[in-house]
Amino acid sequence: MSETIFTKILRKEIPADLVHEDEQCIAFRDINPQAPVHILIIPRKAFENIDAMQDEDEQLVGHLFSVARDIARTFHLDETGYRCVINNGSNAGQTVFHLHVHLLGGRAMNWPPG
Ligand code: DGP
Repeated sequence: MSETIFTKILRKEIPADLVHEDEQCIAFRDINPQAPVHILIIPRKAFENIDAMQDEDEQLVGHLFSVARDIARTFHLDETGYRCVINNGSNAGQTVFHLHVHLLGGRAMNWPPG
């Protein structure tokens, strides 16, 4: 896959408002927030989306959700609820083709999504 803007954020070539960093992933605030708290959790390993995920990535993808849970607690989102979203492909609205989990919270949300 070709490099994305997230590769540059991982390499710290462009700035991001980091909220978490470990050996497997980083998390930072979305540049265009759709909720009072809108954080992206991305793996250091670059692959496009869930469709490109390999069986060997199961632990890694699970880790992204563990980190989302921990960040949600840090921001007290667990008290009111929050949404974790992975957009997979163009029909889902994916614009950056480096897997990422959106963590959204701080307001009530509708279902189904648009
Ligand atoms: P998606 O549509 O699911 O591919 O989400 C991509 C998100 O990435 C979108 O909500 C905006 C965010 N984004 C794009 N470029 C940047 C950037 O340079 N910095 C940050 N912090 N977020 C970005």
